[in-house]
Amino acid sequence: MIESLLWDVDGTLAETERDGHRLAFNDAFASMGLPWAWGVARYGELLRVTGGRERILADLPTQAEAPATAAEREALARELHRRKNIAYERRLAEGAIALRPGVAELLDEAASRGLRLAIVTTTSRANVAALLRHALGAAAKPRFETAVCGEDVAAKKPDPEAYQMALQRLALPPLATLALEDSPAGVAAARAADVPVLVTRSAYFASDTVEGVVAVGPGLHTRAGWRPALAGPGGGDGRVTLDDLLEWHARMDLVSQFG
Ligand code: XBP
Ligand code: MG
Repeated sequence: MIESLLWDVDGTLAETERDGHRLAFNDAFASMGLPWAWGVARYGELLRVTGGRERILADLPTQAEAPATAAEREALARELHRRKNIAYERRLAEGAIALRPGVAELLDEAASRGLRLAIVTTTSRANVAALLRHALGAAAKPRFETAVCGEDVAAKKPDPEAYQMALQRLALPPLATLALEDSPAGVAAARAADVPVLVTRSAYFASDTVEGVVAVGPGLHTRAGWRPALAGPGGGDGRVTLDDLLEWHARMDLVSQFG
């Protein structure tokens, strides 16, 4: 039986990478007079690197204007990341980033039925707080009991540390939880911590292969297109409901592989 839902943030709660982070990185480059701009395709490649500062560092060798020494590059990445996070919050405050459809409803339903809610992300804590403040709005009623963030761990996803820390804080065994993720790195992190995981596909990971998940589908707003398939209206405005999650979780041994 599931006692707690463990929510990834970027791509799962909201399309933050598409609507926020990429554009905010470009804002940061421009604010420092750098002629760099990450397009959608390049950003998709760079998302294999988790962590915004780490992502900048990974791209610097491709940029002619990058400083020569490791120390200078580290300092530049830090400053660009600081500016990126300010630009990200500005975009949130302007209302540019909404929760993905079906998320608020499932959070409300889970909270009203007594499930414990946690965040497990390797994004910066300030970015998580800003998203909850600006995008959750009225749906903020179901408070998250704990939030494991990037600063809390030594190793970011796909390392399991963030999930292991969440289990420790909640004092729950992995099988009493279900993770909601969108990315291969997130799935790998959950699986390495033995946490059952479902995938709600996001813009940047729309067609990646996923394996060993309890379910995979196009979003929590629809019952169409999920594997295992969802039958019937489900009693929740055509969306994925908590009962669907409980059913998948109960059946997970039967559906452990997806190509
Ligand atoms: C997403 C990430 C983050 C964000 C940017 O992790 O890898 O680095 O892209 O946020 P998750 P920061 O899906 O686990 O939330 O700049 O704060 O790193
Ligand atoms: Mg994610």
